[in-house]
Amino acid sequence: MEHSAISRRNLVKLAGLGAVASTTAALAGGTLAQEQTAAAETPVDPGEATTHKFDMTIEETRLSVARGFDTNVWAYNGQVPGPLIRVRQGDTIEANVTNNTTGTHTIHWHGIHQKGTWRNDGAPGINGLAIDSGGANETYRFTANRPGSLWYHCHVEVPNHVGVRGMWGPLIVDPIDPLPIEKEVTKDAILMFSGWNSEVADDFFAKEDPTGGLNYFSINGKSFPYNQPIRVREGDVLRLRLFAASVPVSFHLHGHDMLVTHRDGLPVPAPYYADTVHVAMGQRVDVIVRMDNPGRWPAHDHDDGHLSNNGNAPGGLFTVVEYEEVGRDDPWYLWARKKYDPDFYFVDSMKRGHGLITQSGFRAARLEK
Ligand SMILES: [Cu+2]
Repeated sequence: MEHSAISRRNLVKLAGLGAVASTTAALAGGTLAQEQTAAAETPVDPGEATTHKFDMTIEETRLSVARGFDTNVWAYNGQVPGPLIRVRQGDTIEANVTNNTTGTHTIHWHGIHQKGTWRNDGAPGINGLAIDSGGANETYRFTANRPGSLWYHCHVEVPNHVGVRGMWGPLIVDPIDPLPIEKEVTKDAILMFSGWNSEVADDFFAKEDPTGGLNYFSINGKSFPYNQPIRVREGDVLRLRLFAASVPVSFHLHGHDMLVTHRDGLPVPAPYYADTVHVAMGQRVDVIVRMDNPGRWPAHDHDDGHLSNNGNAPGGLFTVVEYEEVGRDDPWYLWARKKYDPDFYFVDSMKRGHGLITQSGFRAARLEK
């Protein structure tokens, strides 16, 4: 596809202007871009690919989203977001999924094309069956030929299961030949945005579509201020992978412009700088930001309807980018004494290589029966 080849070359040129430090890097990028086009469109050498076999479960649990708000969730491996699945382009995934809940579920691998494996797509009644409640299991096997920020989610009664039951997690497929700007990234963060409905919190089956009454909003399952800051140092190259899992967002970062590099995991034809980025439902947008402005900076959805916890503001889809250089000792800083979890945005998990990477910090409480 010539269009794609041109697009990728333009991307490298533009990244070179704004974001790549040296001419050498930009020139080298020209060659890389052509190679990458070939890599994305031809089968990957099977000799290099590996198969990742892992077990997944779906558990009936209770998630604390905000102070005073817990909700029933169906949690992949007992956690919300679900565990990070990270592989290299061309690798094969074999996921054995056991459903320990009272509902039926699937896993849809959003962004995977399932070439020759369409029965593994996870759409019940269309290309397969749902996994029965009470301990049934199903093995999904497919090759991750399509690179980028993908995700996985249930495909049964989506407005309930994905909308307000936490049935989603990140699936990162590393491109064989990343763009030059991607190689400069020092911190790789994942932000999954979702909404919740307290009216249906205690009953999994209260409503088929509870998305009309969303009154809590969270990043990686926690509302501000119960979520976490994003800590950086001057000189960091921060990549934010923005996932609109169950609410659309207009993501705004103060004090910086963000280079929009990928949409739905694919390089955009012409990367551009923006201070506010719209992420439509289901979409993923990757931005890369040079951290060159020490301070404390809000990073938040600009949709005011998502900035409260059941009407109490501030709350919802809001966090703070904290530069280490400026410290946290202002007595008025509301996160001055915050207990810090360095993996809340998967930054540590993204340094752990490939496979299924679980996180105890996201584990939801086992539900009393
Ligand atoms: Cu489900």
